[in-house]
Amino acid sequence: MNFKSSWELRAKFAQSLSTMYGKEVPAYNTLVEVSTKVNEEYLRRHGAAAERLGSINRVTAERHGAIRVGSEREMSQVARVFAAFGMYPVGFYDLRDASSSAVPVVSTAFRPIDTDELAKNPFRVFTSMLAVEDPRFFSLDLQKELTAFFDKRELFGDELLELSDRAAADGGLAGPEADRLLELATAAFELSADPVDHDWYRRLEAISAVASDIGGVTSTHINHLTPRVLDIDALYSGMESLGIKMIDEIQGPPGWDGPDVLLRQTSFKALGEERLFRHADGSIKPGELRVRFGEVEARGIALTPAGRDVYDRMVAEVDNRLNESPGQARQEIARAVWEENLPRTEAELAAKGLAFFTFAAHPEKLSGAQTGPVTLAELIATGAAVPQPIVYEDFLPRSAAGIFQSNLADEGSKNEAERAADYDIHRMTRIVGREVRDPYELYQAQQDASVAEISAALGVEIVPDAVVVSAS
Ligand code: OOG
Ligand code: NI
Repeated sequence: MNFKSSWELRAKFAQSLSTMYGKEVPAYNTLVEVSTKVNEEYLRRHGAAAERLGSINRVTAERHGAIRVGSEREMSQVARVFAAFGMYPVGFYDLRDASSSAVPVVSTAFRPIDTDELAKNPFRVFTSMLAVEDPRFFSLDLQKELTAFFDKRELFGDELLELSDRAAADGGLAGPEADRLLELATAAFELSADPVDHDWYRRLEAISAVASDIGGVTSTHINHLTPRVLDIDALYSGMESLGIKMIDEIQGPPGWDGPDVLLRQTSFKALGEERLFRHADGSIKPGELRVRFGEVEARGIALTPAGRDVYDRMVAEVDNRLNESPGQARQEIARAVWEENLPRTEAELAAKGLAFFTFAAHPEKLSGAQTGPVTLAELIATGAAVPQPIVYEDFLPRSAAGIFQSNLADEGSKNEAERAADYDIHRMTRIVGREVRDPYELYQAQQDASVAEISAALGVEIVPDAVVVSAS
């Protein structure tokens, strides 16, 4: 009966959201067009090397979206919807203190977990939940009002949730039901035309535009959909030359001539869109909201905890230098810091245990000495193990906080005298109703499996090396 497996559903879901979003936000289509051109050009210039971090088919179809929900109940429901598409929670991001402006949310990302599922279609959705309990943002009275508001609204209907549960349990759905699931799931993330309660919206907006975007309206919506590019610097200038103003800088690592690591992102600001507002006197009048924007990203190699430590220290060093010479461009300072601290080659990143790789075995390159226990670094040095990068599939909290600024006009307010409410990955697991996976564990498991395979193929015992050192 034309059964659609979860990865097929996921690919169609990404496509259907893309069609919907393109109709609503035409600048998104421009972003996709420029991205496609940039990728074709990159492929033409670099040949097979362009596909080192994912096949061109994967990269061309690759998107991530972002949504925001209000309550624990809504978070657990959206998790059921994503499970229908083989997307599971990975990583915990606390954005409440990741920037100076008020971003009162905690987040996770729903994405495929298995390598072959990622290769088939890696669609992921960065999903944020309003941190209603945090008194730095919301007074006790407002917490009560928000809770009552979220208890009343229904983001996902019973039919969608039931179909989702079936799809998750059976690993897919038959044709007509698959179509219905896609239709309902896409509609759940469409911008609603319902009039917005003016006073309630503006009250929340005074605290944070993120709070009003989540709690000031009766539904949720995709707030951006992000294509992946192979050359984000070319994309940035391509968009600006079309007259689309991007945010001031590319978030994340700078462009440099060493290996691309983690994630580089940039966005254009939310565009003003006309919406209807219901006023206190009962009248309904048009007004404007800026809630949806465009973002694009380039993905690099996943870093190990040791590599991430180097990354975080480099980011702090860039901040320091920028404070000392405020006029300079962040990206330029960052490039210099990168050149001083990060290895220039993938082989060195692998040998130093700074990034995650799988390995290809080349038995002919085993040296005579490599018969007893041998370290990975030694095998890499002789060429008996050739590293193949594992792409970073997750997000960066600081960049995410930077991206949130795309629809913030001002700082909002945060009462630092209050104590932050506790949210962490364990609590998120309880909220979502499914284990929120640690990204490092997923990458490590993939690398370990590969090391076991080449150990068998090479006929040598591979022992952990003592050379896991920081790069500085
Ligand atoms: C999510 C922002 C985070 C990213 O790419 O880092 C994000 C949001 O604005 O809701 O999507
Ligand atoms: Ni994003």
